[in-house]
Amino acid sequence: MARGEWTRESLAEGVRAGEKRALARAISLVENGDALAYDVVHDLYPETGNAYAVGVTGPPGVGKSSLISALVRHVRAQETTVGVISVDPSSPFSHGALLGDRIRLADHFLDPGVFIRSMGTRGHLGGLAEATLQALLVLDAAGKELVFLETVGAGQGEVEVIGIADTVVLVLMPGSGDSVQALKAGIMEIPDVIAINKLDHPAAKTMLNEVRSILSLDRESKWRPPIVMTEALRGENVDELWEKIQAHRSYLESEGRLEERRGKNLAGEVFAVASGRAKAHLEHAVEGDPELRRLLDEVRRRELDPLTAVREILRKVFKVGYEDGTNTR
Ligand SMILES: Nc1nc2c(ncn2[C@@H]2O[C@H](COP(=O)(O)OP(=O)(O)O)[C@@H](O)[C@H]2O)c(=O)[nH]1
Ligand SMILES: [Mg+2]
Repeated sequence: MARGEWTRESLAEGVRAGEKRALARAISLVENGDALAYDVVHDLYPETGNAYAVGVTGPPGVGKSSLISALVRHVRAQETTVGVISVDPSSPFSHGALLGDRIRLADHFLDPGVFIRSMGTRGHLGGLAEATLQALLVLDAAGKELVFLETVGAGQGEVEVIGIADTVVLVLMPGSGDSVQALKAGIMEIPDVIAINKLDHPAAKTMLNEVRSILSLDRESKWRPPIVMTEALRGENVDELWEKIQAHRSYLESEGRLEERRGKNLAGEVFAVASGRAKAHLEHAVEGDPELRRLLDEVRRRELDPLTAVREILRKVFKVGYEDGTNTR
């Protein structure tokens, strides 16, 4: 079917059937913030909730894509159907990439049980969170049992994208000192599973001990994040990493924790996307309104204090008022 020939119905039908062309199209539309994607996800949403989402995050170059590829190989041996969404501009999954000895990503592209897609986030009012969430829902509706979400996160902020994952895997390698510091300082949330990749590196053991000692400080949580040393290219300990992910899943599935976490995650996503859109709207409004821009100038000249400017802007853009005195901040 040619580019423009998809309708809301045919695209939803194609996604349901797990057709690769329909999935590719739907995710491109998601990426572009297209209204058709919005409609299709709207229609498919009641059928979602079956895919298990594994977020894979970590600094650039640690081996996230390579590990995902190795994990895909591992779960495909058990015939689990898989989707991969990679929001990693530094090392996009592509047909030509990652042709290592053991990991032939190209094979995954030919496998009908696997759908892999690198994604950018042009034209997204709600930013990365929105695009990732919508793409996950598309793959979920397509019947993928397992979806990997790869995002770059060196310690702060960026990890928000992973907020929709059921299990979060943090990938580190010797030299990921910033992330270790971020963990230590509590800036980065403790993940569910940690992989220390490139285990051959002479400093791998040191990193393992460092991470271990940070995790030992947390005596509150019931779940103790396991640490696995891996070698993604040779596939070393990838089965063990998969076991730990499964163990976390079992932990969540007992005592209704998965449902609780998903509820929280979805609420968090709705707020994240709404905030992203509100911010974009605000920036746009201020840009296009000389009167609002003048407020900023007045703040700069110290003629108007910042909070009064905030109130004026919110009143004008969002019609949020403070007259009743309840919203004094
Ligand atoms: N020696 C070694 N190299 C690896 C390993 N895993 C990945 N790499 C290499 O590290 C580079 C970055 O890998 P990639 O998966 O793209 O990292 P990402 O940016 O975290 O997705 C590539 O050149 C990989 O071939 C590993 O376990 N050992
Ligand atoms: Mg990558």
